[in-house]
Amino acid sequence: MTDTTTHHRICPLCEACCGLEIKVQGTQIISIRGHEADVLSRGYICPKAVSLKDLHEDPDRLRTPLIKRNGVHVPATWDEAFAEIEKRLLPIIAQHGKNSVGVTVGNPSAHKIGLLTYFGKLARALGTKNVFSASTLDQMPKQLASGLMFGHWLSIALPDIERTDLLIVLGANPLVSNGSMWTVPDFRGKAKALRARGGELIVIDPRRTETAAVADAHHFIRPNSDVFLLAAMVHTLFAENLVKLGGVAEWVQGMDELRHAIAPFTPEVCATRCQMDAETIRSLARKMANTPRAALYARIGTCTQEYGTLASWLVDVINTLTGHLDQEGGMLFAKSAAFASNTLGKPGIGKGVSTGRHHSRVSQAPEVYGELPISCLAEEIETPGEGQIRAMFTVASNPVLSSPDGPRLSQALDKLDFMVSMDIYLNETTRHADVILPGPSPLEDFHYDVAFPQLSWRNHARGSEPVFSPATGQFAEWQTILKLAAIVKGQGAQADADALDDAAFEQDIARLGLPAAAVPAVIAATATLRGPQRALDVALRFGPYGDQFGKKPDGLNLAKVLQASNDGGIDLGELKQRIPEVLRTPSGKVELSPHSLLQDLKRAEADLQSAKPELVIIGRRDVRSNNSWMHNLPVLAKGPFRCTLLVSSQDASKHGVTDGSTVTLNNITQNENEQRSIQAVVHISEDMMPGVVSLPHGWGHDLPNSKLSVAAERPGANLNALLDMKLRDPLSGNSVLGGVPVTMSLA
Ligand SMILES: Nc1nc2c(c(=O)[nH]1)N[C@H]1C(S)=C(S)[C@@H](COP(=O)(O)OP(=O)(O)OC[C@H]3O[C@@H](n4cnc5c(=O)[nH]c(N)nc54)[C@H](O)[C@@H]3O)O[C@H]1N2
Ligand SMILES: Nc1nc2c(c(=O)[nH]1)N[C@H]1C(S)=C(S)[C@@H](COP(=O)(O)OP(=O)(O)OC[C@H]3O[C@@H](n4cnc5c(=O)[nH]c(N)nc54)[C@H](O)[C@@H]3O)O[C@H]1N2
Ligand code: SF4
Ligand SMILES: [Mo]
Repeated sequence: MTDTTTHHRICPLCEACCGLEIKVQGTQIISIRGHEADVLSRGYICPKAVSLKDLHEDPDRLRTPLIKRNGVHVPATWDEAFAEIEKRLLPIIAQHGKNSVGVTVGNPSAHKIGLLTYFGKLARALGTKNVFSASTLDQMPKQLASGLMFGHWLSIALPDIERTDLLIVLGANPLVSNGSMWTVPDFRGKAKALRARGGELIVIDPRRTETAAVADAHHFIRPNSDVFLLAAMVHTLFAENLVKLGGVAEWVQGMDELRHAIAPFTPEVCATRCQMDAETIRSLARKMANTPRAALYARIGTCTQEYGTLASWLVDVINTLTGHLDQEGGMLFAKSAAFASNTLGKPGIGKGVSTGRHHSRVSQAPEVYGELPISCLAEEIETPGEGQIRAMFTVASNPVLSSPDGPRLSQALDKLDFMVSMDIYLNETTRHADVILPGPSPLEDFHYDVAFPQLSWRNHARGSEPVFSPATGQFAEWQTILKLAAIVKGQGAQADADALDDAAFEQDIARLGLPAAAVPAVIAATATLRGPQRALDVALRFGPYGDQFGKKPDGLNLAKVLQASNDGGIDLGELKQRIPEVLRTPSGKVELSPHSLLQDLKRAEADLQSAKPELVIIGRRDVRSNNSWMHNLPVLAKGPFRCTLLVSSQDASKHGVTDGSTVTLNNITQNENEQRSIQAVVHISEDMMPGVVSLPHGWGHDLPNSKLSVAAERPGANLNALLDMKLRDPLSGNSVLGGVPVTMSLA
């Protein structure tokens, strides 16, 4: 009998980054539990962690590359796959130029160090402006607003949940999502502790969510109108003389412009617009101002809407005006051990962020953080002319389900001359690919979170060694990316990944700006490491807690972090005040009134009186699901069907529908070419705000030529097949995914 071994891993499935304890016998996974000693998650896990076993064993998960031959995907060797890419891609680039290749990168890449740290090498090799990602279906407004206020895209202020006495949650459901742009495992436990110490949790959401169920109070809000609630709260703070900046006063600028710009947004006018009560709005503002330790947190419900950037900005404006920015028990910035731009360069000042360095060809949408809105992808493929996209790379990305008007995108992908997908499934998007290159199982991969320690409720450093060795011949994703980049650069499909990595590492080191004399020592000290581990060791060692390659012997390096990870990782303590050091704005100040935001506020002002549509649709998440790609895992797929349309009883009787009936939902448009509809099964729910229905996204697994046998049994409806590509927040390019008017009738 083989011995049982115990492995400690960070769960790569969502932003909570829970520490896992995985017991293994030979090649069998015996158990997956929470790692009690984990410094960040302290034993907490959700049901998805256990599905890592199903994911690892899923017969549908790809183990070899596939090449499409005569319309059918057939297994191929890695050499054949790279050769095919070289043969078909290079002529396209030669004939049509670098912008003829588009690339889209999806959510799982944020959880994979190989993809996150190497993806840029592919994008740079391609040199294309046509870079897209799931960020413009998600958090781009938050990143832009934070960037404009604090100077960097990942300088995100986080609620200090263990010390706060008031937490207002707007458009987020952390009890189910486990937190977003906020790594906060066991939100339920932390919320319970907050209330047990006399604190208050308030939720504002068009659905009485699972988070609302554990809160002290819940208020409905008309979808797509948070900007009006927030502006009215700011208005109240000024009108009632409640503004007090506290400790950050000398680092804040733009107060007068803000007061002036916000003047039209009186609670009375805004109350009608967001369907809240003016007195409720005022009392929320007063509570924020009068509670010494308070935090206002908002997430995807406030981003995936027409005023996403404005809403994200006003959240931190309120936190600042009420004296909670950079205060214990308020909103603080994490200090990550590696890779954080707000720990690099000169403390307290920087270049800030800007947008629009180039624009999309068809809609003229501005570039934001190096990318274009993913909702522009279809038109960039469809529209002839110079710069038309003729070839695509998709990297851990399923836009056919995750992006608005998936059916149109699907048709567009069919028009490409060539498409490559790096993905672990043959699914709704990758079925269009000519070549699919699979990544390893997450349990076969080294892991360290690059992004989430910058967003964590507590500072820490943890890493994970692979649980299993990858199958012979399986490329790590960073190796695949280096091979692809080499093909694009004309170095040939045969180029050796390790040699490419050595060359790439030397270039990366050069960019660090080290004294020339120090470079050989750094290269020598990391010589035994490969791929992202090598860059990680350098980042940790030069990072804020690092050993500085020996200058600070007690400091961190990769070996220390990995060793400590079996005992739960390294706790770097609670979040601490970081203003002004964290700032990277050109002024060295917190910018309360960035020009582009004040300009955009006029758009909201013009919309103050707009009438309420009769029925709008919003999304929903379920704890046993994760975006579009985990519906093939039996342990999660079993149980009640989750892709139901929640409808209030008031709307049900108005529209003549009952629990269990199938309804047709239509988008509202006069244009025949743009008519879209889906069908869904109704579940009557008193948790819905009347006038609002809710359907989760990521479903619709009934498309031909995918290989998702479990998911296909109960495919569900694709919410995004109903939504409109043209609806975007103009500043961030983020898609509008909620609050979209629809009609509903019995099917
Ligand atoms: N209507 C509506 N639409 C939404 C949302 C919403 O709330 N409402 N939410 C949006 C949000 S927040 C997001 S982040 C996006 C997500 O959008 P995407 O990132 O496009 O979608 P995912 O469902 O995360 O699918 C990721 C893809 O990665 C593949 N994959 C999984 N693991 C790996 C791996 O280890 N390696 C590789 N190479 N591939 C892997 C999966 O098979 C899948 O094809 O969806 C967005 N879409
Ligand atoms: N179980 C599970 N966990 C996940 C995911 C998943 O699919 N399943 N996805 C992961 C990803 S990629 C992300 S980005 C995060 C997202 O994490 P969260 O932001 O917490 O996501 P949601 O659960 O979609 O919560 C959004 C809330 O906004 C509400 N809402 C919708 N429209 C509006 C509006 O206009 N205004 C207001 N105020 N509220 C509105 C919705 O009712 C919903 O309750 O979750 C991550 N975690
Ligand atoms: S909450 Fe669940 S899916 Fe997210 S990291 Fe923790 S165990 Fe994994
Ligand atoms: Mo997301």
